Amino acid sequence: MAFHSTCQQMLAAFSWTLILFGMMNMHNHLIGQQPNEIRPTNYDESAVPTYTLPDLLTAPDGRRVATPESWEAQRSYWLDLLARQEYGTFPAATVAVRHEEFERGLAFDGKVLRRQIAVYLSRVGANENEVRVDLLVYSPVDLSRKASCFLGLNFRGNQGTADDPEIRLTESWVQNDEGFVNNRATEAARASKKYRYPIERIIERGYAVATAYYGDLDPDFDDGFENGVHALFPEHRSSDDQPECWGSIGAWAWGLSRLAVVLEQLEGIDPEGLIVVGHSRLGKTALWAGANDPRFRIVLSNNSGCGGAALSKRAFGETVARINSVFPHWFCKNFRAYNDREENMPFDQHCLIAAIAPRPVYIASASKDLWADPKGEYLSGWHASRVYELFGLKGLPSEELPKAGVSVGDYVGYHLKDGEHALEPYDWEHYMNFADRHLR
Ligand code: GTR
Repeated sequence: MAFHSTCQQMLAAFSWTLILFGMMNMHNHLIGQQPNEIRPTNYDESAVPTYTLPDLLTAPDGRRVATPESWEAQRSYWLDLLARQEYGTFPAATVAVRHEEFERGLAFDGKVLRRQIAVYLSRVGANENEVRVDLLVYSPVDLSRKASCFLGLNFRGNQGTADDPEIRLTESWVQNDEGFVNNRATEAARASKKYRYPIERIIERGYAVATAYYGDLDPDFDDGFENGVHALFPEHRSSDDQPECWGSIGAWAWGLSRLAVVLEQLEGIDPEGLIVVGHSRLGKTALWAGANDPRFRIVLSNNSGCGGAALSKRAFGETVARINSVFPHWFCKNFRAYNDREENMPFDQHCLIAAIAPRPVYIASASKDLWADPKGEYLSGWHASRVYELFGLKGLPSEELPKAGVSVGDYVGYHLKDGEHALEPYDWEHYMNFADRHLR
């Protein structure tokens, strides 16, 4: 009997250990960490290593970039370096983009026009596969006046972005969560993220807003790049032999540019007023899309963190090693060379911000989002401000991180929200003020 109960106790203790271990793993996964031998996360400002950032205005041959005319070549240099060493290069082959509006109607008590457009991407001449991306566009009802338009990818399918029963449920793979069964959206997945998109307010302020599910372009898991738009370009697949080819962030960013092509053709949308926006991994994506594609007149990144606006060399919060181990499919394979070796990087994220110059860019952080390193996000904007000055434009005002709750800067804008890692109406108000200032 005693032996039996000891066995039971041991079994119970063992199960608890397994459960605890499982919970730790789950927790690590949720906060983006993995229990391996990577350096522990640093949240202590005094432990940030001393680092030197590459000078944005020194050309590869050592010459000084001193005029706006010479910036374009320097910008290409940074873009090329970021592509080959971090996000991966885009495929060279031409893609065909066709679109069909499949639904139109009034939403939000008739105050907003909804259009749903199927965008089909295929390889010109090479194969017949088409990737379908659903673009949801909300705009002012009167299409005779062209509205500037925010474009951003979403995490859970278009049906999650608004309380609007007419939105087509995504049929793409979605990570399981409330409202999703076997990685597919159900009716219960509607409006789950509507707090992220204050649609009525955006329209009230005279803008349009367009969104698509990022998983329509490339499902967010490590599949060896066999699905999504990667499948259209098998010759450009990321591998150890092609360590400079695009990862998922590259695919999402490339997709944003294809969607911009569609938006440019829509009635009631101002092709000169496209604004790219994104939160978190999609904030990284918005920056990469905006840096590459001048069709985006304004670039907005919300809590983009590591691989977004945050300087990697600070190694504060999420690091290159952690992001590459938890999300091995986001970047190109060359980026792994900098795992715990940030000092060897011949670039940093200020190069990404600068590659948007002289177009306006806005960086938003959140005070409780230390994982994304608000100070590092701010500093990349501050350093990139040197490039805006070359054009006689003002960027951020000082090297000091501003206090929470104020928006600072001119062509480089910044705010630190007092709050959590999230895209919220508060952030949108600043984004719209910034867009009012630069587009109107
Ligand atoms: C985290 C990741 C961050 C950020 C975030 C998100 O797990 O570590 O870099 O991208 O995911 O996109 O929600």
